[in-house]
Amino acid sequence: MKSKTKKQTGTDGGPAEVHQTARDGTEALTTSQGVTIADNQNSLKAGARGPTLLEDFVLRDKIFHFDHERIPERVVHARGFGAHGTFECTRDLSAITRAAPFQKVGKLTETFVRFSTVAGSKGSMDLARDVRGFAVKFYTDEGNWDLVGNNVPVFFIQDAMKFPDLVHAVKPEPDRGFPQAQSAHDTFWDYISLTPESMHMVMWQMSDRTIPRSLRTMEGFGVHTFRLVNAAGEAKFVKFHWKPRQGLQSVLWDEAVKINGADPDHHRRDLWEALTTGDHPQWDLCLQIFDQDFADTFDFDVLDPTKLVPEELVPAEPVGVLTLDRAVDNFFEFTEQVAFCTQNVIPGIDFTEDPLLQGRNFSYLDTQLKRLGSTNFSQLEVNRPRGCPVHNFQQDGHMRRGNPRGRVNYEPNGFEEGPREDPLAGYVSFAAPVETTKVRLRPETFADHYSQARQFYLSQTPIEQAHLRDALIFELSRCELARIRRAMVGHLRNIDEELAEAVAHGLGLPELPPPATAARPTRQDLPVSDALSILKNGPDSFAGRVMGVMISAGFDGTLLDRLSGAVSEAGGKVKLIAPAISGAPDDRGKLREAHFTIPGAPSVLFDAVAILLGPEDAEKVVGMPQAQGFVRDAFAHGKFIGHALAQPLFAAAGLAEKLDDGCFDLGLVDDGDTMADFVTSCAKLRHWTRVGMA
Ligand code: HDE
Repeated sequence: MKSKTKKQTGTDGGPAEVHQTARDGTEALTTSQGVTIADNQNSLKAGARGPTLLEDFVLRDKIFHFDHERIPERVVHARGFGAHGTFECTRDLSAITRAAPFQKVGKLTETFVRFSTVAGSKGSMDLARDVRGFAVKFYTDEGNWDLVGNNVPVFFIQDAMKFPDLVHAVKPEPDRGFPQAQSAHDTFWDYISLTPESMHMVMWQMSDRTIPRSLRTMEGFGVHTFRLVNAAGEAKFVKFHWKPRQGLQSVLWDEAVKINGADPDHHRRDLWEALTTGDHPQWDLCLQIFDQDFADTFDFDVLDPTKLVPEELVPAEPVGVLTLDRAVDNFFEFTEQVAFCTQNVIPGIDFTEDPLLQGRNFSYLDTQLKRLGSTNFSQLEVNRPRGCPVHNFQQDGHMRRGNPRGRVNYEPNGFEEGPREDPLAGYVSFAAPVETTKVRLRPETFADHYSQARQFYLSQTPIEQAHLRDALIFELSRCELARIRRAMVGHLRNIDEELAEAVAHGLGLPELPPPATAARPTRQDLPVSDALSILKNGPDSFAGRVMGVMISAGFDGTLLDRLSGAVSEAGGKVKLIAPAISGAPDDRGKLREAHFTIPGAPSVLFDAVAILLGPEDAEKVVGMPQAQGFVRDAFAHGKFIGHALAQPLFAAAGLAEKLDDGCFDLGLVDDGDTMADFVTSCAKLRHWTRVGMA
């Protein structure tokens, strides 16, 4: 076995020498010093049964790297999933901002996006009830701009000073180390019950926003008010919104709980499959732009991150579209090592004095140093600016590459060497006037904690209100301390009396506790805002959705082909579920390969279902508890159901008499009408009347 040497690109981008074994043409395995390894299975020992020798540098090199593989996980937002994308400008904003991505219609900017849950650790499950992070890095021509947002437009607290307490409260309780990735426990609700400013966010958190169907079906928000600054130095306020072209969609809580067991990586897998099959998700970037005059007349302080600006007052205008088009090819190098920093802004984008944003601007840089271990994290592939060069005199430090060359490493210098500042092209902070007295005070204008919480609740459809109420009852039922449950109902009384009564009833409180003390009375006159509801902004097609089709031996193959054709025409996908993973033969004996087995694919994994049974092993399928559970759950979750020869299964599941107009007998007719009706109905995603809450 001879080895030869071949040139190829090294991991640092430069040429590297690698050895190839002559035997099969594959690359030779080497140590990290490039020495070819002869035996990767046995350590060097003094005799076959003797002790391992200290000189075994091959073993040492391998174990050394393995021992140090983990870096500290993020304190919050530990569990995430990233993707590459492109942002295209659809509106020229050059009159309003200098920011490079918005200077010309059609301008493309590379991006990297990381979605995340907040409370759970890296290995937690995707469908936790939790806020989702929606962080976007724009590699612009004038530097990297990070828009580090969430899928909810407001936050729990008004001042960065409170963040560590909030996070401690929601994380696993320190004495027992649980619960993981859940807010349904005493310490979280204890903290919240003592923090009236959280009530607006709590309404969002208890709504279906925090159990999205997919990362592709949720909105993103910059949360804080930022500034846009133009070339003349004039500023306007701005709020950033990402609106999914896939439409908004969430799962039911019962589905979330079951998905977590059946597929804890449901969101990751969903996005991965969309990216790798060319079904690229898109979001419109919409801006609410307003000026100081609006801010002065608005009912709330635009610097208060617990408040939003209703879109009915200031429309969110589309200015560009983000397309996620490429999965990462190494999770660690991209999703784990990406370092978002709120202070990464570019000329044309500036901060406001929002005290939460100001605190974040300190925290993120600090956190990246801890996580990535070096100030040089900005040189990593995922973090380095791609749209423009980087020239400065920064040098050395852990893992530094590409120190500036030459004699001069300072500025100004008389050698006429190296980069210089540029007062015209460079970043100039907006000259915002600043108050002069040092105080530890919350402004009076931040004091109304309940009015927008009420507005949010009243803007939901009755179905969504019911979900929100049930979520509160569930979460508070998991609190062992009755005083916390009572205190929370006291806050709800300041939001909506009927909601408070329903939750009190659900918790079995003998009487309504008094309303919480409020710094400001709740305004009753804020109008309903349709933009706040998911169901009012749902999709009008089945595109990007998945239909789970259960088949068994001898099923109608022509029917399956017609169904698959109709679903794919609607932009959806079909996944086959059979008693065995090898699949099931259709009525012409053709084997249809399955994606899942019946025990491995509960119906919660799909947006709609069909059950096409055949005569051959129908009895076996009908007797399977998982098959019965499949249809029972699909029915209970309001899914549209297509079926053929499935009556015995419905009967076994106790549904024989219950099938309604959300269930379509696809085997009955040949003219295609029922099939068309079924697939058209699926666009509505759920047959809400069945769930009894329409
Ligand atoms: Fe974060 N946040 N945060 N946050 N945040 C982090 O940075 C912090 C806040 C958000 O995918 C950390 O790299 C403070 C609001 C996202 O890598 C940390 C405060 C919003 C991500 C941190 C906030 C966010 C983070 C943890 C209050 C929505 C994940 C690891 C002053 C607008 C980014 C890290 C990613 C991550 C601090 C509040 C969004 C510790 C101190 C409000 C999406 O630096």
